[in-house]
Formats: sequence, structure tokens, C-alpha cells
Amino acid sequence: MLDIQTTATAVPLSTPHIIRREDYRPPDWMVPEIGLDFDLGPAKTRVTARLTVSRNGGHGRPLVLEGETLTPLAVRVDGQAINDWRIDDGRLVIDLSGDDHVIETEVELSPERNTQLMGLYASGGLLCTQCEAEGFRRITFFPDRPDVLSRYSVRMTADKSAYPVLLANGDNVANGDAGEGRHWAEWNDPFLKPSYLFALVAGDLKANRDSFTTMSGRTVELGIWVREADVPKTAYAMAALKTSMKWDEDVYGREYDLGVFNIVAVDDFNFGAMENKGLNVFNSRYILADADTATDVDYDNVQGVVAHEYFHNWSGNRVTCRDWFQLSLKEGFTVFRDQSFSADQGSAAVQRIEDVRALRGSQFPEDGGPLAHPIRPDSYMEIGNFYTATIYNKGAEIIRMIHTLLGAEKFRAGSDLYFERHDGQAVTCDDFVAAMQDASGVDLSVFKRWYAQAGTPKLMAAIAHDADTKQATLTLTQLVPPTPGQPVKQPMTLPIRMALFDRATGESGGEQLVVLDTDTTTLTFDGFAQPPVLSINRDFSAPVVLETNRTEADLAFLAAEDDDPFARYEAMQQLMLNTLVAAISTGVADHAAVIKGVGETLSDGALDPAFIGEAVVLPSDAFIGDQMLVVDPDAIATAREALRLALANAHLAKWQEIYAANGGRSFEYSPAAKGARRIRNVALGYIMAADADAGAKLAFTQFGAADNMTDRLAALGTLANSQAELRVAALDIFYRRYRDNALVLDKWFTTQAVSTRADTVEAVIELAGHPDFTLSNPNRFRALVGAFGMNQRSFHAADGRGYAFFADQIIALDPVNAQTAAKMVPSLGRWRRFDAERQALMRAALERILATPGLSKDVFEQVSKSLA
Ligand code: 0A1
Ligand code: ZN
Repeated sequence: MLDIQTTATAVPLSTPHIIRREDYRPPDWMVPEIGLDFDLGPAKTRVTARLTVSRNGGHGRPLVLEGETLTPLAVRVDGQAINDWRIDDGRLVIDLSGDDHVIETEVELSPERNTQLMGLYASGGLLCTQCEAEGFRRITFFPDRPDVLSRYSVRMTADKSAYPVLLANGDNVANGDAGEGRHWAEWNDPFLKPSYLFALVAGDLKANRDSFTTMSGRTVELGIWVREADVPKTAYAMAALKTSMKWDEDVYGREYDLGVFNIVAVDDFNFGAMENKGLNVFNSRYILADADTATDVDYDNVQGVVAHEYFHNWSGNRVTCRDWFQLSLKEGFTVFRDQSFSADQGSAAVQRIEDVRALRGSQFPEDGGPLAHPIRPDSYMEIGNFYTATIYNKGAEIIRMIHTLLGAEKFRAGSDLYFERHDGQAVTCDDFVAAMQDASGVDLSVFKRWYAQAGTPKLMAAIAHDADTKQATLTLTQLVPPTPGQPVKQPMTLPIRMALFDRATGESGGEQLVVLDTDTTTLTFDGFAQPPVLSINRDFSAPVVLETNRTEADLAFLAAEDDDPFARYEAMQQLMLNTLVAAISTGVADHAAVIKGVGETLSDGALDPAFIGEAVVLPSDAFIGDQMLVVDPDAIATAREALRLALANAHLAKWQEIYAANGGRSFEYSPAAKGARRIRNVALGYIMAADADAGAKLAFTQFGAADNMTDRLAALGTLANSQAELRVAALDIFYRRYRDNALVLDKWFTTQAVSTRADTVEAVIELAGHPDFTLSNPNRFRALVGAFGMNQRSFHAADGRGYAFFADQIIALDPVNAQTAAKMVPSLGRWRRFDAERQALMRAALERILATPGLSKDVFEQVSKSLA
């Protein structure tokens, strides 16, 4: 029977199955070897699997193989067809008498009908797979859990003209002609791996080929496989891959292990990319880049994601997770590794600012809302919902804190021990911490609370001074807030980097590391005739919300003087936030300190333009909202626009000077050129705010003359936010120029979805009816609907139209792509943060989603938890 994969597994809403970490049991059966034979076709693919199974321990339990949307066409045990198998809740159950058997199953799939993009699916003429976390069970019956490690051999047969290239994990060991216009290929992967790392790709692809010589002198053949026309857009990704391979050797001593490393770009993909062993599959947005189509941010993302997936070869593949509760074991560590790599490639300060901005933008709200969970969760309904900013970004901060506590050398000893001790194993977060502890001698037992407790700690730092004793006193107090299911918390280990500055000389006695692992502590510092200025949580050494008693003068001092660039940026942000929050709560705006601070930053010749570009940008609407008890989107927008206008007017001559000084060069992708584009486009935004007519002309000229996407899109965004007549013309020109380039067209949708204009809700509703909008491509859906969900001004329009539209879209997407639909829910799930009217409207939208018949368990979990 043909298997239909367009819907997710239906779950009776009354009995959602909750999987708990404490219920972990080792597998009943191991599968040391698996042979897979794919007879590939878009409408019909036949999969024959041959599993060598062996009983694990002395139990009498049957063999249970996971299957989702699969029907067995044949089942054989040791070569004999059997009929006494049964299907139980989608699983194939077989009673076996002995301890070692060979099981064969056959199923048929329809890749072109698989809109969920999990398992084997069709994308733009390709056939490809996505198995993490539980997609392999949509391909064949298997104990689809990460602690079952197998050796894979794969044979694929497909039409030669439609699918001339056949790729899978490991090495290509044989190829041949199958007659009738078909051909076959065999691939063997010598490394043991869990099923979630299995991959195959078949298609009409061309490769950018290169090679890398490893530290021990082995040659690795590299291939980035894309449509022929896209090959020139893969140069940057290839360079990033080679730099990553070298970096992992230099910094972690990790060498690549196979003779080939292939990357394939696909257009329809639920996430960013996937680290399948030797065959990474990427969302094309993280591979393709050239000056005409990719912004500087896109280039950075390509580099970061290529590195991330490559680094998984050790942190994830060679050493993998025992179960999905340990997801942060590979993701937190690998994000930390890719962040460190990116910091080494350009401005470390700007990288850190961006990493913290991402953490605060998505993880802090998650940690403070109904979906808060520790980096090692205790339970889930659908693991797809746990690929979160908490697991990834907060997970990376936890590894970064271990790095801070141990120091670089001991951290490296710890990672060496971890890789050596657990190579080829499926392990836990406890195993990782144990290796770090054993190699360093540093006790991490209290630190481990970070794995168990959710919520962003609040750190209060109060500085006092006694002129008589010339002593400064610093009192640190932490508070870990309650989160769903965790009403009471224990204090966390907080590594706090700090320095005290003499405000007269501008000197500090150097940085020190204070480790707070109790509720409160007081530290004294001698030799301060004047009250010192406190610089604290430098480089964002602990992922906390900081509250201090520092004055406006202290912050202004740090914004101008601090030798830690992150702390300097933070001081300026804090000055801005204080000004905005005061304006919102009192209705009186005093912009003087921010105007002065920004002026000094703009004139500081010693600063890197890329850093200045970040330091003079106002905090986002959403981040301002996070500082308030009740988020008031309208008041926030008004206060932010007023401060923007004040900065624009006060420094107009400077913005114009910066604009002129940083233009006129032809495109180059270098840190200096990137920095110049950044500061110039920030200046353009301010010029627009100060003088709408002149700004619009300037933006339109830049839009037309730009030789790169960064400048063109920045100009378009500036126009799209404005009332300028040229706005429509610019959007139209952009659309016509790029209508055939899906990745750039996504930017056209997003630019309009994040617009600050008052008519954005109508515009977005209209765009959802545009012929280029589709539910079948996750990038396009995220570009319009996902981006709109982040637009605080319009999404939260007081009449609730934004919420209603958003709910309609989630309901429409759910049967097509449940995973992507579920990812949208948190925008509505933040309802408790808003006023009573908005709360009611947001809840009504969530309740309408929940009442939808046949809702996926993905969306069900997110919505039901959001309403709880
Ligand atoms: N492990 C990948 C993320 C990923 C997870 C699930 C997927 O299913 C659609 C795809 C990718 C990473 O961390 O890059
Ligand atoms: Zn990852």
C-alpha cells in the first residue's frame, strides 16, 4: 500500500503521550548492522531494510521497531517470510526466540507527497532525507533512538537522467547501470552511527569540488552539491568549510575521519542544516552567497552554519547523545564551538554582541514564558519542539561558563578527555561534565544546576563606598525565578567578570573573576579615595539579567572608557534603556545623556566602525518590552521613535559625514568593508529619521546604485518603513529583479513583514494572498508569517487582527508541516506579558488553534502548554 506522508501522526488530544527522562531504559535490541536498498522514485520509493539484531541483556521482550506512516509489505526473519508480526501504535512488533537474528522489511513511500519534510521527501527535483530527530522511522522500521548505533551500507537505484547523482553517508564503494535508463550506487559508512545521522540525496546536482589535507596528512575530497547555476555561489561556503576543518584541528585537536565530505543544498528544509555523517544537508540559504544576493549577515550565517555542522562531526557524531533529553550535549557545545570559531574570524566583540542579542531576543523570552525548560528537559511530547534557543543558545552559554571557570587550557584537557573517553558512544550531559571535572580538578557539582533549573537568574550588584576607609563594597545577590513546574530554585554558579575603574584616571586595577554560587555575597576592595565605577558581567560572562545601582554618570563613563568592548556596548544600551523606560513610565523624555554618549562614540577614532555600528543602534522594541511589567507596544514605539529622532537631529552632520566617508567603494567581503557598510547603513536610517525627503532620495539612490545586497536591502528597508512615495517603486523594482530567486524574494516578504509602518497588518494579510506565498516552503512561510510574529508594533495591533491572521496561518500550515507550524506558537504564547485586552485576544487565538480537529501533537504541545 502506498504510504501517505502528508499528515503528521494523528494524536488523540485527550491522551498526549509524555516522554520522561527518568523513564530511560537501555535498548532491548541492538542493531550492529543495517543494509538499506532504495528503489527511488518521487511518486513511489521502495525501501528494503536488512537489520542484524542482537538481544541486549537477558530479557524476553519482543523486537519493537518504530514506524510512522509505514505499512510493512513483507517481513522476513532469518530469510523466512513471517506473518505473526503485529503493528502496535505504528510500531512493528516481532517475537523472536533467539538472541541474534536477521530481520528484513519492505515498505513503500511517496516522497513527493511528504510535505512534512521529515523522512524521505522531494524538494525542487531532488530526493533527500531528514532524519533528526525521529524521521528515520518514516523511512523504514527501526529502533529509531540515538543510543542504537549501527554500521550502514546503502544501495540506491534511480532514473539516470532525473537523478544522475546518488549520495549517501560514508564512501561510495560501487556504481553500475541498472538497465531501462536507471543506475545504482552503493555507499558504506565505516563509522557506527545512530539512525538520525543517516542521509541520502538523489538529484541532478553539480559540485564545487575541492580538497583538504588533514593534520596527519590525509586528503579529504570536499564537494558542495547544488543546481548547476548555483555553483558560483558556493565559493564562500567552501572557504568556510576549509577554515573550519583547520580551526577544529588547531583549537580542539579534532581531525576529519572519512575520505569524503559532501554538502548538499536543498530549498525546502525545516531547520538550518543537518550534520548527517559525511553528507551534510543544508537549507540553501546557509550555503548560497554572492554579492548580488547575500547580505553581510547572510555571509556570516553561511560561515557560522557551515562551521556548526562540520564541528558536529565530533561533537554529536563521533560522540552522540544517549537520548533526546541530552540534546544540548551536542547542540550547546557545538554552538559554543561555532561562536568561538566566528569570533576568531573577525571582530570578537561584534560576534559577542550578536550572540548575546540572539540570546536575549529569543532565549530570555522563552525562559520567562510558559515554554521555559532547562537545557536538559525532564519531559516532552514532541522532541521537534525542543530544538529551542534554550537547548542551543543557553546551552552554549553553559559551556562558555565552564570554559571561563576552567580556563582555556583545562577546558581543552576536558574536551580531549571527553572525546577520547566516549568516542563511538552515546552519552549524557553528566558524562560531559564529568570529563571536564576529571581533567581539570575543578568541582562542577553545584554548577550542574544549570542543566536542571530553567529560568534566567537575576543578578543584583550594589556598589557602595566609604570615603573614610577608602573601601568599596560590592554586594552580589542572585534570584532564580520560578518557572512552570519549578516553583523553588537553588542558587546557580555565576562566573562574574568584573573590574573597578577610577573615574578620575580612567584606570582599572584589571579584571577579576568572582564566582557566586550562593544567594548573596559581599566583597570589599581597598584603596579607593573616590567611589569607583563598576564594570560587571564583562563579556557577558554569565547569562543573567543584571540590575545595578550604577548612576547615569557611571554608565556614561563606561560607555566612553571601558576596555571591555562588550561592557562598553552594554553601558550604552543600559543608558538607552533607562532613558526609554523613564520616558514610557513618566511620559517625560530626557535624551541628553544618550545624545552625549552616542556623540562621543561616533567621534572616537580608536573604535572599529563595525563596533560603533552596533553601539549606536537603539534596543529593539521587543527588548524594551522585556524591561516592562506589562508590555505596551504603542508606548514603546512612541518612545523609541522619539529617541531615534532626537539622536538623528542632534548628530545629523555627523551621520551625513559618516555616510559620505564610508561609501563609494566597490564591493569587497572583508571585516573592514563590512564595518563600513554597517555604520553607513545605520547612518542612513538616522538621516531618514531627521529629514524624510532627503533621506528617501538618498536611500533610493543607494538602492539603485548598490553593487551588493547589504546596501540594497538596507536602502529598501529604510524606504519600506517610511511614508516616501519612492517606497512602492523600490519594492516593485526589487520584486521584478529577484522574483526568480527564492532566497532573495524571502527578503522582500520579510522587509514588508517587519515594517514599522502603521498599515503593516493589512500589508501582511495581503501578502499572504500573493502568488509567491506558499505553505509548502518553510523559508517562505517564516519570511512572511514568522517575521510578522516578531514585529511587536503590528503583530500586537490593539484590535487583534494580527493575532487572528497568525492563528489562521498556523491552522493552515499544521496539516502540511507541523514542525514549522509549531515553531510559530511562542509569539502568541507570550500573552501573559500584555494588557488584559491583548491577553484576551491572544488567548482566543490560541484556543481557536487548540480547537482545530486533527491538530498535530507538535502544535498541540506548544499551544496547550502556552495556555496552561
Ligand atoms: N542538528 C541540526 C538541527 C536540525 C534538527 C532537526 C532537523 O529536522 C528537520 C534538522 C536540523 C543542527 O543543529 O544543525
Ligand atoms: Zn547543531
